[in-house]
Amino acid sequence: MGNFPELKAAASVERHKTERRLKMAQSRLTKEEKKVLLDVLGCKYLSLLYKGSIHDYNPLTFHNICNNQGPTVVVGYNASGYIFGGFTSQSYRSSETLLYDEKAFLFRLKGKEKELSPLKIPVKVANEAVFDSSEYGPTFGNAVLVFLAQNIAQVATNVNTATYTFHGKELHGNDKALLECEVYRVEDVGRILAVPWRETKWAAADREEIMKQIRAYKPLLDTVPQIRVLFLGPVGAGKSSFFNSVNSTFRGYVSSQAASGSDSTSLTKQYRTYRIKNGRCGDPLPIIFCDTMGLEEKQGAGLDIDEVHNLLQGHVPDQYQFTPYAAMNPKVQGCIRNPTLKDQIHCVAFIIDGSKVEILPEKLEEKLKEIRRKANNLGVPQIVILTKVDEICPAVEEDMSCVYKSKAVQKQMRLIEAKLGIPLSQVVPVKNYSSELELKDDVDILILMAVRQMLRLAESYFDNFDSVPSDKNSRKDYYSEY
Ligand SMILES: Nc1nc2c(ncn2[C@@H]2O[C@H](COP(=O)(O)OP(=O)(O)OP(=O)(O)O)[C@@H](O)[C@H]2O)c(=O)[nH]1
Ligand SMILES: [Mg+2]
Repeated sequence: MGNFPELKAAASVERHKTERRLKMAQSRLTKEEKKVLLDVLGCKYLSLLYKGSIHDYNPLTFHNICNNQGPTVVVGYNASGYIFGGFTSQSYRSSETLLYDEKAFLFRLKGKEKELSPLKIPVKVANEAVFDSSEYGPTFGNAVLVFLAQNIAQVATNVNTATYTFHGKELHGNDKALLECEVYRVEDVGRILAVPWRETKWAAADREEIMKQIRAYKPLLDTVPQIRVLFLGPVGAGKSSFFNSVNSTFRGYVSSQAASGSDSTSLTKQYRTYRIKNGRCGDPLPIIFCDTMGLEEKQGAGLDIDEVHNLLQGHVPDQYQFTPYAAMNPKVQGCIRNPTLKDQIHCVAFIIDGSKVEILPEKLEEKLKEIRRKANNLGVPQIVILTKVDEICPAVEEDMSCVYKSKAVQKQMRLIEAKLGIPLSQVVPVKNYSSELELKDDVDILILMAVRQMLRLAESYFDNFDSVPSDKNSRKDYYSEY
């Protein structure tokens, strides 16, 4: 790229965009502040739509992003330590009118002094609750509280009205300049269904039973002693953490063999094929996990889509150093030129961050679909492991056994089903071990159910090979030419 400044500039713009998107996904609210806000709102689920520091403090941009989103909450942060804002149950539509909303309210989450408790200021004149105009940012009352006033990071307040009764000092300490302004969609999906939509047993004995089933599993073909599952998914989705979690569950304590963490590009740079032992010194389990570099939205970054073919066919050796945007050269040392069925991939696991399904970039979605087409052509079954379910729903974060009662989790599972065209029966939610020091039965059970589902899918794949087990059982492949 050295001699092509235009390419360099384009790459830098793309990098900048990705960084912006990554930043976009991060709320400025701390976990505790979010909990308080959820309480003030009546325990709803929040989905970040707009962030002034990323999208610019511009009313038009705000309306482009936030119109027709249903109930929203705007949150402003100032240098005096105040976090404050307003909620409306109405959709913004740039209708240039005052909106009726008896549920609207202003609030202060936090003030300068730590002891300042949350404050809720309900609307008093419901037919003047919100002014919905393309020329203004989020505006409560007839300009009672205006965000993005004069197209900059500030609010304007007019306290001399009956619509909302408050003093500027108590709401924002009379500090009108904003450090940040965020708008969240408020979803009524934080609630929990009375009956789970997928039957699951959560007792320690059930955990033991699934572990027993996995240990006892024997692939149908003698030539294939272990099922190979390939992990593919966006950067930071939890691919390496999923391996660590399964490994931990079988070891009996939380371990982290595969490096995991957060960065703007993939932390995993090497292809790793991990075997799992039953206990610290036990026999290997009948499954091998193949961990890859993360996929990135832009062309020419992250795992190359052509590399997927090499991976599926079993050409890529363990510890192969991935080159972003380039597939393995068949002449590379260690390349497995004539892989047999045991070397090939028997199941693809798409590892997807459950808390980011809604903001999955279109180009990344396209890449995932292309990989699905490649896997389908080879008849390789696929599963979606939806990670970070603890970040989707506060109720699930507290109690993992609520996962199939959580409407928020169900919604994200349906969304990924629709986006990737994978049947819901092949979408399983998990929470990886990320901050815990000790194992938990309910976390283990979800992880084990995901592994068992992979084995079942791979089994269905072997049904295609109805001939006598033989080393000739391998897929047609262009590499054998080499
Ligand atoms: N809360 C929560 N955090 C998770 C979960 N899974 C992974 N993480 C965190 O997400 C971050 C990324 O996880 P990794 O396992 O490194 O993700 P990866 O897909 O291997 O990422 P790359 O190798 O960089 O492509 C880490 O900080 C993990 O601790 C989960 O289920 N819940
Ligand atoms: Mg990784």
